[in-house]
Order: sequence, then structure tokens, then C-alpha cells
Amino acid sequence: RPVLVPVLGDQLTRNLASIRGRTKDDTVILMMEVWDEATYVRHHKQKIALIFSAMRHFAAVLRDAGWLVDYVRLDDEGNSGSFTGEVARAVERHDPCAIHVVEAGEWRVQQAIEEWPDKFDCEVEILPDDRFIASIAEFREWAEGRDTFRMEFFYREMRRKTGLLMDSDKPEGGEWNLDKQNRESPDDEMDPPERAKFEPDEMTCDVVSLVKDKFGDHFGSLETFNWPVTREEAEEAADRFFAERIEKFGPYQDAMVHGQDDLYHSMLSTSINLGLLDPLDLCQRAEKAYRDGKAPLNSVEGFIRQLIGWREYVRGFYWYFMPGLESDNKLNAQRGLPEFYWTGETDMRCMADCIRSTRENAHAHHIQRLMVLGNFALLAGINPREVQDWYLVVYADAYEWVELPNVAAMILYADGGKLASKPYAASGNYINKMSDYCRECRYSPSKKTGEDACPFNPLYWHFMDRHRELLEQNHRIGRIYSTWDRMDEARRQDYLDSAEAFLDTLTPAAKTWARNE
Ligand code: FAD
Ligand code: DLZ
Ligand code: SF4
Repeated sequence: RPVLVPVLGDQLTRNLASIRGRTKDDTVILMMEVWDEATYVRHHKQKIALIFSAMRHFAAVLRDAGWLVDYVRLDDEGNSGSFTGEVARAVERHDPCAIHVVEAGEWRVQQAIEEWPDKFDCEVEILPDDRFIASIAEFREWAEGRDTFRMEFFYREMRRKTGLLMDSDKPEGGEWNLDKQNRESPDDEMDPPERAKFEPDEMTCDVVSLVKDKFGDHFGSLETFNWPVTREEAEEAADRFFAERIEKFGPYQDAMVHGQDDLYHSMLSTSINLGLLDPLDLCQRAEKAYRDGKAPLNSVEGFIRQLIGWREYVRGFYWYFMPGLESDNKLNAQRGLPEFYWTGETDMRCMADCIRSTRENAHAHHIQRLMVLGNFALLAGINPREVQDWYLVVYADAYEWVELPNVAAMILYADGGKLASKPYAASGNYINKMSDYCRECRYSPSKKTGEDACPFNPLYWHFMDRHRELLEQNHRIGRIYSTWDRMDEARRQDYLDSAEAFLDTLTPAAKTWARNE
């Protein structure tokens, strides 16, 4: 009797704990395209196409290497539509002596897996996902007993654990975090080379047709699909990043330019999250670029911090605070998500460009997600559930374990400050400094109130005013209230009225954009 090894759509590596060490003659690998996963939110069309195509390519690689892969396609007859239903059918087919599965990335799926031992008449072993540097238990140990959970301290632990950028027990260059050097505004020096793009092959074209047929009314375009779908392609994308863009990754990390969607970012998150690339290996390659004199320390430290700092930290944070994180709403934000998040039809040039990139590429870079799209949702008081759904739908790299902490805790402060020491609230001034968006915007970032004022300006003060009780006590933001109090009453009222007038123009989106009824 074989061992059945279910491999989920974001576990696409031969180094997976459940595959590694197994022999081919007593193993059946099960991969499942299931309706439940494809529709629990109405994912961007490119996201579904990417996951199905990467799954099919991975299955082909395993088969070529001699593994027995039982692959269930979405439109196969009898497909039950769920992971548990498909494992049940596979148990019937193969009569396994055991099921070995790596823990799921997401709470929802893990809950289902934890029921398998009671459901199936064989041993079920759930293995830790050791593609992460810190295990869930390790994060828990670090977090227990703390009331604030700053990424910075966790990151230092990860630097020590991995030995990345260490000079014996000290950080390379003397400082742990060089973020201060990574805030250049866009300028004429910028000339980012194009990232590696991949023409869909026959297998991807088949999947694209399937997605058009079954999910044609989901958000986003498919025509622009060019993601890496195999390990080889993902490695090529990484090679190009290390050869051509890492040097300037750091300085321009927070810059935004209209119509330029990648800049110096790696664009590797989809491949890393699927399992096509190993994050530790990428960090070691980044460090090598620094040691070989090919990239400056601020770029390399910045890249490594995103991966062994932020990425590991949000994953630990997710599992530490689930369930519960998904329903936190400390700021009691109740407004519906505006329709323009789906259509891009807004005069706010920054928002329109970030939404265009999101629609065309199923991607927007970090500062667009944080300081444009996220900042707006925070200031306008959009309810966290709708914002969470939006981010989960629209990005090809979105899985709840990484999306939810970034949305609920980082941008919306819905957790009341467990993750961030203060809300990331900013007026139009920040976007004007870090981008070229404002130059041709119908609004003016220097106008504070009135119809032509950048909406971020009055919204900023409206936000500060309505959350005064909570935020005034925060030593990192509390001082802002002395500026507010120094304004005369009429000026303050002007800000509040302008914000209200703008908020009144927002049309809430139909909920059916994100979830099937
Ligand atoms: P780069 O800028 O090249 O960064 C390198 C890598 O660092 C990324 O590939 C990613 O793996 C990692 N990374 C960077 N920042 C973060 C972060 N804050 N959290 C976790 N990993 C990080 N990333 C996702 O992978 N999936 C998501 O669903 C997701 N949702 C986000 C939602 C919001 C509101 C915000 C502010 C950020 C979100 N991020 C998410 C993080 C980040 O925006 C993306 O990882 C990044 O834009 C991907 O592009 P890149 O590969 O070019 O990243
Ligand atoms: C996101 C996604 C989609 C759209 N479809 C599938 C699928 O049909 N089969 C599958 O194995 N995985 C899919 N995924 C990714 C899963 O949602 C992901 O593996 C879990 O979220 C991990 O907990
Ligand atoms: Fe965005 Fe305001 Fe600048 Fe327009 S003026 S692009 S709305 S920040």
C-alpha cells in the first residue's frame, strides 16, 4: 500500500518535507484543482491561471522524474470541488497506508486538513512547512509574553539564525537596518531594465482557456499573462534581477513612476510563494552580490530584510493571531470599499495608476500597496473585511497568511497596533515626494482644502481628528495634534468639510466583485 502525498497549489517544490526522502515506488502524489479554492474569493484571472499552470508544470516535472502523480483537473468528471473530497476519492482509488501532507499556508485549509485523521482510515501525518526559516512554534516562542511585536527585533534573530550579512556576532557594516538610505525619490538616474517575461506555452494556453471559460467574469486581464510558471523560468527571472536590478533595488524601493510597474523590484513574490524559488537561497545570492562588489549593502540588506524579516514575520504573526485577525476592527471602520478599486475610474491619478497595474499585472509594488491604495483605505475608513477581500482577490501573490497581516495590521491598524507602532497615515505630500503622479493629476497636492485639493490632505486630518482619543496617546504620532490644535477653528472645519464632501462622492462597490453570492 502506498503513501498518499497531497501537494497543495502553493507547495510546488521537490524539496517539500512530504516528498523529500520518499521513494518513488511506494508514493502517490496527489494534486487537485478544486472549485472551492478557485472560488472562495473571486481571484484575479491571472492568479488562477498562474496557480493552475504552475501546478500542471510541476506535475509534469515530477512525472518525468518517475514519480506517480494523480492529478485531478478542475473539469474532470466526479471532481468533488474540495481538498477533503478529493483526498477521500484518492483514498478510494489507492487504498494508502498513510497520508503525508505539509501543513497548509492558510488557516481555512489547515482546519480542513486537521479533520483528516478522523475522516480517513489510515495514519495522517501533518508535517511542518520547513520552506520558512522560522517555524510557527519558533515565532510563538519569540512572541509569547510580549505586548508589542516589532519586526525589527525578530529580523535580528533571523539574521543571527541564518548568518546572513553577519560579521561574527555583529551586523555587516555596523547597522542592522539601512532603510534610511532607501528612500530616494524618482529621478533622471532611473532607467530600470525590463524584467524577464515569459510567453505562455501550450500548457499555460490551455489553462488560460479554462480560466476564460470558467472565470471570465472575474477581475483583471489575462492577455498580459507573463509570469514564470516553472522553477527554470523563476530561476531565470531571479538571475535577471541579480544581474540587472538589485544594485538599485534599495535606493528606489519606495519610488513610484506613472506607467512603470516594476522599477527595480524583483517581481519574484509569485514564484517564492508558489514554492518555485527558495527564499533562503535568494538571500544567499543577494549576499554574494554584495560580497562580490556587485551590489551595495543598502540594496542587499533591504532585499534580505523583506524576505527573512517581513515575510517570515508576517507569517508567524498570522498564525499567532489566527483566528481573530480577520475580524479585528480596532478603528471601527465601516465604509464600503469604493467602486473605483475595481474599475480604476477615479480622478486620483495615483490610485488610478496603481489600480491599472493591479488589473493588468495582478501586481503592484509594495509602496503602491501600502502608501497609495492602503493609505487611502485607512484614511477613508474602509471596513477591513472588504479591503482584505480586495487584496486577496487582486494580487497573483496573495495568500491569506501574507495578505492578512499586511492589510489588517500594516495598512489598516485594525489590530490596534500589535504589528505597527503607528498607523501608516500620510497626506498627499508623501506621494508627491515619492512619485511623479501628482504632476498631471487633476488635484493639487499643495492645496489643502476645497474641490481641487488632493483628497489625501483633508482625509488625513479627518482621520486624525476622528481617532484622536486613541492616537493622541501614541508617542510616535501624538505630537501631530499640537499642529491640529494650532490651526484656527475655521481652518479645521474647512478640512473636515472638504473631507466629508469628498467622502460623499464615493460610490460603494457591489460585494459580488469579491465573493460569489
Ligand atoms: P520586492 O520588492 O522585490 O521584495 C522582495 C520580496 O520580499 C518579495 O518578493 C516578498 O516575498 C518579500 N516581501 C516584501 N515585503 C513584504 C511584506 N510586507 N510581507 C511579506 N513579504 C514581503 N506580498 C505577498 O507576497 N502576497 C501578498 O498577498 C501581499 N499583500 C500585501 C498587501 C499589502 C497591503 C502590502 C502593503 C504588502 C503586501 N505584500 C504581499 C508585500 C509586498 O507588497 C509584495 O511581496 C511585493 O510587492 C512583491 O513584489 P516583489 O516580488 O517585486 O517584491
Ligand atoms: C489559490 C488557489 C487556487 C485558486 N486554486 C487552487 C487549486 O485548485 N488547488 C490547489 O491545490 N490550490 C489552489 N490554490 C492555492 C491554495 O488556496 C493554497 O494551497 C492554500 O491556500 C494553502 O493553504
Ligand atoms: Fe494622488 Fe493627490 Fe497626487 Fe493626485 S494630487 S496623484 S490624488 S497624491
